Amino acid sequence: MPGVLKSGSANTKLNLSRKRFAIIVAEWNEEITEALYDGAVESLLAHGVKKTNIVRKNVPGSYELTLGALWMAERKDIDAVICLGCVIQGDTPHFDYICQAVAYGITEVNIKTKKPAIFGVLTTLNKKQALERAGGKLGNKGEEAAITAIKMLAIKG
Ligand code: DLZ
Repeated sequence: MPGVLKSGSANTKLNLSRKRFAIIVAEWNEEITEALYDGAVESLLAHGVKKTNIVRKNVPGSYELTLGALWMAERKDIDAVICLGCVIQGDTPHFDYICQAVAYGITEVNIKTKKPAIFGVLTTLNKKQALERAGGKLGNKGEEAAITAIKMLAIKG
């Protein structure tokens, strides 16, 4: 299926054993975000990242990912930040505000800190779509977010 990364690899020669990653996990839609987290960690470990070099921080919801990411990216000992969340559309425009704010916020973190801050946020119309992208038939976007972080570090060198 086009656009679906299954058990993907960053295919990089970069030595990741000393790179440190922060993973920020939104607690809203926990069932989904925990699956994204598992996918991200599995992928980092498979690429040679040490378990002790992965820092996890929870934030209440996806809206809070921006500040969580900024705090982590500002730390000297963190090389890249992976933001994981899941926003599911409801009956009000809340969805649009959160999605726009977090997308813009995480972009700002990249620019301000010059460190990769990866947008691993599902923005779906329903829970079924989210499950499909959190280890279901469309892969695991947490895993893809981890690969993206590694690829960005490899580009930086
Ligand atoms: C309030 C809210 C709603 C309605 N939906 C979601 C959601 O689907 N996914 C998510 O991660 N967070 C949601 N939130 C919480 C907001 O992200 C945020 O935590 C609150 O608005 C407080 O700032």
